[in-house]
Amino acid sequence: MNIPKLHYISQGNTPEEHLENIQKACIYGAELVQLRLKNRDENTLLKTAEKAREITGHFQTRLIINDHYKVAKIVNADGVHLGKTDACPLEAREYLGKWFMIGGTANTLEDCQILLSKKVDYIGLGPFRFTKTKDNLSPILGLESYQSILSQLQSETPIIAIGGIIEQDIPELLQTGIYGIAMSGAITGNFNNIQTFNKLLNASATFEQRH
Ligand code: TZP
Ligand code: MG
Repeated sequence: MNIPKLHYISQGNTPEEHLENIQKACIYGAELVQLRLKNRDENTLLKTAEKAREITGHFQTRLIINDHYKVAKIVNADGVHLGKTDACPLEAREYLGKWFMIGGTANTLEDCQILLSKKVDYIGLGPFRFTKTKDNLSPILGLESYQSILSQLQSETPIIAIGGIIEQDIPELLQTGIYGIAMSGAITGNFNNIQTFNKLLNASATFEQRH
């Protein structure tokens, strides 16, 4: 499965703002967008996900739905991202079939190994540093933990770094062997950054050299 290297995680005070931001991300060349709409009722999530699919479809941008694999199927998204307290990736795979992208969240080497045993398509490993974007953050990893986890994980599955990442972090993070990066704050409000981040990430051969 061909996984984009830059993942834009949507942000906004309202569902409409999420959609506006998703559209801007698409305009600036995002290859993958994750709709991360928290604490909304099912109907609002479904309607927003439908609109996000319409927008991303227009740009051929991949759409991942956070937390809710059934919504991902209903709106014909490209996949789902499952956190540690969400459904098991095996259950999601059973429901979605092999063409959907399933990602999972990890904070430790053990988390990564569990996700690999459940055959996820990518792992979001973080947080790299403190971020206000997410409540109830897991322990901060920093560069050293990425180095340690990546050196012990002999896996072909793409590892995506996440959490408080800014442009200056990208070269060092790539050196640890990560495949790509998920960003929210560094993109929202500065959508033209996507072009820079895409260039930095797609120019990197670090991951390919390792495998
Ligand atoms: N999971 C771990 S950190 C995070 C998520 C969803 C937030 C990423 O957003 P930002 O603004 O790039 O820190
Ligand atoms: Mg979740």
